[in-house]
Amino acid sequence: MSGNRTFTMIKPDAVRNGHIGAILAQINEAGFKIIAMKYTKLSAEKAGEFYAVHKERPFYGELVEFMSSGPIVAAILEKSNAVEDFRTLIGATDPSKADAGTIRAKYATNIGENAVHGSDSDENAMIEGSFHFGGVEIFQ
Ligand code: 3AN
Repeated sequence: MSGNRTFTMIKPDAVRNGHIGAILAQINEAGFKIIAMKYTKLSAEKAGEFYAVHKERPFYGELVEFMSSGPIVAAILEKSNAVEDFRTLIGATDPSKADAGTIRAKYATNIGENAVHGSDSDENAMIEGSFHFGGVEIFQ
């Protein structure tokens, strides 16, 4: 059974380019409820920890540097079938391959600076949500 929560970050490129409001509006309009949210900045150490699964990938250093380059918005979202529906809403990792109208097609810069993160499984949604939020910061 698929779960009803996912985790997202509005990445430093989208924040820098002034897209926080438009992205949050699109998320709400797609039926996701924000149950936790913060405006924060990852240290290089924290970004490295968050993306540890990509440690062996050639873009890891670049990814960590980018994700710690400026503030982000982190949030936990609730909706039925949250993980899959949110990945549909954001579009492909490479914005040039993302469907028209998706968040990445509209707001991403390139494959590395791609505007938003979306968890890829229920398990990772839980791990990533807990990485950023304690229980008292989550409101249902
Ligand atoms: P997604 O975020 O769509 O799940 P992943 O998990 O493959 O994609 O990659 C995690 C993050 O790593 C991406 N959001 C992107 O910022 C970065 N990334 C992925 N592939 C590349 C690449 N070929 N070059 C640079 N950065 C990449």
